[in-house]
Formats: sequence, C-alpha cells, structure tokens
Amino acid sequence: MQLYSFFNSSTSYRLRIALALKKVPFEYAAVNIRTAEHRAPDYVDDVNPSALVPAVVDGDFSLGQSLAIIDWLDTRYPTPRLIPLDGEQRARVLELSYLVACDIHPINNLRILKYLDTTLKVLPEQKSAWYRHWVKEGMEGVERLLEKYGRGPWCFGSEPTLADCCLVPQIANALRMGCELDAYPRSMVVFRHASEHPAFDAAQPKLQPDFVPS
Ligand SMILES: N[C@@H](CCC(=O)N[C@@H](CS)C(=O)NCC(=O)O)C(=O)O
Repeated sequence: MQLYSFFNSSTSYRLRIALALKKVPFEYAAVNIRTAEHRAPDYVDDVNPSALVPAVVDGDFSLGQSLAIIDWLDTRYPTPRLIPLDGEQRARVLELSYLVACDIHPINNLRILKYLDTTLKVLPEQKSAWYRHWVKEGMEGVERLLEKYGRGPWCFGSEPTLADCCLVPQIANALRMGCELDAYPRSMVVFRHASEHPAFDAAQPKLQPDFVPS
C-alpha cells in the first residue's frame, strides 16, 4: 500500500496514526502541497480526484478522504478497531471526529489561508486572528464534549479511537500555529497521553521522510 502524504498535513497525520496503530506496512509517497503537487494532473487523475492529501493506493484501488480511508482500514484490518461497533460508543467517537474534521480543520486549511492572503489580501495578523478564532470555537466544543462524555486516558476510554486520531493532529497544528490551549485541559491530557504512545510518536510530522524544518 502507498500512502500519499505531506508531513505537515494534519489529515495525513490522522492516517499515519491509524496505520501505525494497526501496524499496516506502507510506502510513503510524499506530495508537497506547498508546491501544489496535489494539483498535478497525474496525481488528480490516478490517485485522488479531490486534489488533496492524504490518499492511499492499494493495487488497483485508490481512495481519498482521511475518514473514509480509516473506515476502509477498519474493515480491512479490524485490529485494533478505531471506529467502535457498539452504537453509542461509535456515535460518540464519530461526533468528536466530525467536529474536528468538518468544523475545525476545513476552515483553516491551506487553500483557505492562501485565499485570505492572495485574493482577499488580508493582513498577516488578520489571517492569524482568523486561524485562532476558529481553533478557539472548535476546541471549546471539543472540550465540552470531553468534559461531558470523555473517560479514560484517551478521548473515550482505555484504547485510542478515530477521535484521538483526529484530535491529536489538530492540537499539534494549533500548537505549531501558536494558539493558546490552556483553556482545554481535558483535551491536553489526551494529547499528552498520546505523545507517549509509539504509534502516535511515529506519525509525527518531524519523523516523516519529507519533513523540512520551517
Ligand atoms: N476532508 C479531507 C481534507 C483533506 C485536506 O484538506 N488536506 C489538506 C492538507 S491537511 C490539503 O490537501 N490541502 C491542500 C490545499 O488546501 O490546497 C480529508 O479528511 O482527507
């Protein structure tokens, strides 16, 4: 299996964690989104019609969208399961995962920030205020969910799930962008716990083959 990934992409990071937790071997195919390699016709035609990272290719099968890929991995390599089968637990894990994946990540994605810069020509401090604002709104929701329903060292229990695969890269990104996260103690407990786990460690941006310090 090939994983098309960019070291600093938090959606690729979700998938790297999932693959490491499941111990699925893969070849790392670097796609530099800073130089728009994800928009190259060969990549879009052959790998990911959405023109985004991540994507996987397994023989004749290719798939984009990190959550769809993790769901596919769960059916193909069910141990450990990342999306629980039990109805309520499954719903809770998806609730938090979608909050990160649908409500926080997309509005702070590279192409949105570039649009703010190059088309709307906002000032750097306005772009930074945008980023922090949406992280704050989203993380407040995450924290309330975890306060109400979280348990154990991970988001929802004694084993990592899709929720942790989504939350940890989101927090790592927010820290990289200088966001203040002290107001989210429950979320930070999960983040710190995850940073001691070998699968989460191996998936870190700085350990990827295409890493370049910024
Ligand atoms: N919903 C997609 C989002 C993928 C996505 O937005 N990836 C980002 C990197 S984290 C990307 O390719 N950005 C390129 C761009 O914004 O032009 C997923 O979960 O896979």
